[in-house]
Amino acid sequence: MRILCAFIFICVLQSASLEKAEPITTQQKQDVTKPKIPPETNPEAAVEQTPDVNLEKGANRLSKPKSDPNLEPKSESDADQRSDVEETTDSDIKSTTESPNTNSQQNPANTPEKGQAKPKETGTKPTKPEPRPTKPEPKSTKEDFFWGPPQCEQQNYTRLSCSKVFCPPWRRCIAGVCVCQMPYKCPRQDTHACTLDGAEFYSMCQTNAIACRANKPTFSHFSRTCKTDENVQTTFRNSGDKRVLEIHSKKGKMLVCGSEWNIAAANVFCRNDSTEYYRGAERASKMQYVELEGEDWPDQCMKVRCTGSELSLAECTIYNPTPIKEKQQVAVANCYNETTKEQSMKFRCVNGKYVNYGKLCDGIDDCGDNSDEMCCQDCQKKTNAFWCPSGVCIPRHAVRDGVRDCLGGEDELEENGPIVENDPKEFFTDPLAEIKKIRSTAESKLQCGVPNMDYVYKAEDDGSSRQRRKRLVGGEESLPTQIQWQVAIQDEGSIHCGGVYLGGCWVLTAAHCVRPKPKSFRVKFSLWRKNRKQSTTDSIPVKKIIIHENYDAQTYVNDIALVQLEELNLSDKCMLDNPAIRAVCVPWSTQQFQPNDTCTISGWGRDKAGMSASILKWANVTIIGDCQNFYKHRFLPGMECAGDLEGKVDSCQGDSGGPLVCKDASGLSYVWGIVSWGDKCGEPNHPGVYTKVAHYFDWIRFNTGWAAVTKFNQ
Ligand SMILES: *[C@@H]1O[C@H](CO)[C@@H](O)[C@H](O)[C@H]1NC(C)=O
Ligand SMILES: *[C@@H]1O[C@H](CO)[C@@H](O)[C@H](O)[C@H]1NC(C)=O
Ligand SMILES: *[C@@H]1O[C@H](CO)[C@@H](O)[C@H](O)[C@H]1NC(C)=O
Ligand SMILES: *[C@@H]1O[C@H](CO)[C@@H](O)[C@H](O)[C@H]1NC(C)=O
Ligand SMILES: *[C@@H]1O[C@H](CO)[C@@H](O)[C@H](O)[C@H]1NC(C)=O
Ligand SMILES: *[C@@H]1O[C@H](CO)[C@@H](O)[C@H](O)[C@H]1NC(C)=O
Ligand SMILES: [Ca+2]
Ligand SMILES: [Ca+2]
Repeated sequence: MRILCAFIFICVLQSASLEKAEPITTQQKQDVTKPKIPPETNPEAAVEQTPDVNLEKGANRLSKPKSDPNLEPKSESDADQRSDVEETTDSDIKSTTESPNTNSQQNPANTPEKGQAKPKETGTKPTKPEPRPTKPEPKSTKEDFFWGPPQCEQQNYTRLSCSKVFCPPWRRCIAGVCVCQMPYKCPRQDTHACTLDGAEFYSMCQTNAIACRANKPTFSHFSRTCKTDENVQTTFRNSGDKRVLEIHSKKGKMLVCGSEWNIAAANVFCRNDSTEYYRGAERASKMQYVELEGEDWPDQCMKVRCTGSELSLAECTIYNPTPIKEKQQVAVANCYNETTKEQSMKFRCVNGKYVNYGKLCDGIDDCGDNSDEMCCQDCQKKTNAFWCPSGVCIPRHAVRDGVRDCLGGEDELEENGPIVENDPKEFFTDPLAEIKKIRSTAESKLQCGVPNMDYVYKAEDDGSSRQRRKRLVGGEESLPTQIQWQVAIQDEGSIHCGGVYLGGCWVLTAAHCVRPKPKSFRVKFSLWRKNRKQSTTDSIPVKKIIIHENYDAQTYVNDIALVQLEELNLSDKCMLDNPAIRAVCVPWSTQQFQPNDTCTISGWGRDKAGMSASILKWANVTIIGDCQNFYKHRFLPGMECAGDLEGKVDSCQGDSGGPLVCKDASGLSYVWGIVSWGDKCGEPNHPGVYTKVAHYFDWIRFNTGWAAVTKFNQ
């Protein structure tokens, strides 16, 4: 089936092959002035843009647009605009309704009581229901602690999975994994970080980048005088059969306070204690100070707080010593010896350690690789952990600590209370202070995802626009400078595709919108009326067009292209400063937005008469998670579906190449999708399909070569 959709409601359906994805373009047959997309790069699109040709070929059925009373026209202006033509059988829908039945037959028994759960077979079973088992034996399962879904667990996510969490500054995110950063890439700080062998560096980021590569503890302490006899060393001393922790530093010998001593910290100690304990601690044990056997125990202790990723306790947050009271608890090492452990009914961490189900989703890294916190549908309430929408539980002390931990910044929202400001004097070692500085420097360097609000609501370029603004089914006219990252791709003088500005000299659009012929194209910024420039409009020639190597015009897989703008003379910039143009952010993780999130699409539609002189429109759509159900094998990796659950707003109303933009909790806008294809405009069960930009983050970064393409996770 093939389709043409204008922004608002002009959808021309052609029945060719069900296997073929169809691009959404604004081309339509009335529009004789439009050039065709030349067949050498996109034969599919070229054919679609001239439906008459298809008619002649006889391969497709084509009906004239007509009004459809079922499509809820809301006002006079809506009526007659929508034209949906259906000619093909709806095999997809049929098979969806069939599959549940098949499943239920294939999978009859889910409960341990086999006989009970079996479906009744005629003649072989008594009609009377069997009695229920008397003891229900409630055993806790993973699911009791909000664990899941299974597809998540299968991904073996750990704290190094940067599709779900941020990498620390001494690592960088490549293809979904935090890999070691080059030490020289760490920004210079005014802290002096000493290593265990007495060397001095400009930041802990550097020492940790070195440690990351060597996988050996390296950092010792912050000081201007890196003398090895002041090194921070952790060891233990026996009290009976208990191993009591000691920290040796220039402050002398200290015990480790029992408060804040948790499994994450104990893991760090055990891993460093012996290679046999590479899976860390069995539990975070403590004992009372008065119960220590023997003489001459230190009378002060240092509080230690670890994330769990550290290679030694020296890298953790260490508080200055405090005197110990008799009843106070001190930390005891209890390392994990897997050979002694009963493993059934336990959760298997990605690193092979086993932990109790009760340790899942409590915000604390029990595993040692944080894999017990990576697939959570919620967090255990009594633990006070905080839930990030990427499915990660983080400890309460990471909330409002000034560092973004959830991908969307949910943990740093004002509604979570005031920012916790720590007194630097409290700390012996404070890695967080440095991380905070490095992160905020990096994040402030790149400006994206925030419109220039001074311009958003200014209608001065067209004074009458407010009056003429009207709501339409599934779309609303924008204000002149409202959608500041929207661009128009002009091909041989006319516009039939949108695009989105990434910053610098880069624009993102759909592969089926362009050909590798930069001279034919121009990019129009701050365009509002499709065919009339406003005072802020800028039109910029194109230097280079990069189409995804594996773009397939048959399936529309990898329907993504980068447009590089021509630099201005004697400059490395491509445009003069323009207050009405802002870049959108590029999402680096496929988990940044989730099904059911509301996002917006934008593009140039057509007016009632189908004429192209129209105003940029936008509409809300919802991300749809289970799109295989609608499009089966035509829905391929790198695609995303979005639409209105009721089918009122259809994503096929956006121009090809135009952006699907989602805003995160902190208010930053990301280009989550590029309008690619779809069929059956304006109906439920046939959502629009978008190129999922996050899937192509590494491709974008590689091709733009622009380190700062994303605000976070550089
Ligand atoms: C996850 O780990 C298990 C066990 O080591 C392995 O069998 C599986 O292939 C891994 N899955 C992925 C996606 O790497
Ligand atoms: C533990 O850390 C110390 C430095 O704190 C280091 O000298 C030692 O080699 C580490 N042990 C292991 C097993 O990595
Ligand atoms: C682990 O337990 C086994 C059996 O109890 C014991 O032989 C082994 O020495 C223990 N390993 C460590 C490192 O304590
Ligand atoms: C840049 O300079 C060249 C040659 O000097 C000139 O032809 C061209 O028009 C200039 N382009 C712009 C954008 O000023
Ligand atoms: C999305 O919303 C619908 C209805 O509001 C709800 O039934 C569904 O469970 C939600 N899906 C997800 C993944 O949250
Ligand atoms: C779009 O969605 C946002 C957020 O859900 C909502 O505030 C806004 O009113 C919606 N706008 C339209 C035109 O539907
Ligand atoms: Ca845990
Ligand atoms: Ca935080």
